[in-house]
Amino acid sequence: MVLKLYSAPFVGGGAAIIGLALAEKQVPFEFVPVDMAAGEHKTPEYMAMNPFGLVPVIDDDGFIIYESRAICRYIADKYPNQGTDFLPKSLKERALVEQAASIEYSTSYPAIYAVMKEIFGKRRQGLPVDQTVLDEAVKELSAKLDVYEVILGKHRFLAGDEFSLADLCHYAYAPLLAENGIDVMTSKGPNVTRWWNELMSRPTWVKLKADGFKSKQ
Ligand SMILES: N[C@@H](CCC(=O)N[C@@H](CS)C(=O)NCC(=O)O)C(=O)O
Repeated sequence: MVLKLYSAPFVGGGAAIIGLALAEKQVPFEFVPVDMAAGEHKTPEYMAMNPFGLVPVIDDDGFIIYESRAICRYIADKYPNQGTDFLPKSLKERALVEQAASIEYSTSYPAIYAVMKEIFGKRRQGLPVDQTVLDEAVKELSAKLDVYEVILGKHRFLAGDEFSLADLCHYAYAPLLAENGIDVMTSKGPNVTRWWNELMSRPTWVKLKADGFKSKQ
């Protein structure tokens, strides 16, 4: 049975990295839209799949898994011999990818989330953005990216010269920055800018953004 991806019907957040991981691995899947406005992610049926009542979730022939980054690792491990090898098996290469992926989850993602929270959180409440809070959050993120500038001065991608899970995880939320007028990913320095432009023009990403999630991919 074809793998099913349950999420809100837009390419963003955890669903974006799962969609991209599946595209990189050339794995067909069925997209099942979850109507979050109607609370479909809080129904008993849905919460039987993810007890936190959050999207995304995958159902791989009855095997249910949630947490987008864990799902991407599962996809990489399940299809080692097809598409892009974004999760290397050799001990040291894997350790470097996990190091960079940890940085994404523990350092840059929380900083990006703080920026997004001010923009989307306020928008959802119908309130104006607090520019001081937003500027402070962007400043925090900018400081993290100063370190990325050093790392990306040494190699093409975050964990070396190959595209990896660590780069892939950044597609969850960082693209939303520019979509909301925050150009921090392309104004930090030449290395971060080069890396980010390369990620944003990666053919699998360009196609996923252009096509969106269709019921069958
Ligand atoms: N760490 C989780 C985060 C899941 C998450 O926060 N999902 C959000 C959408 S991006 C959600 O379902 N929000 C609905 C809610 O909070 O009720 C993952 O990566 O899968």
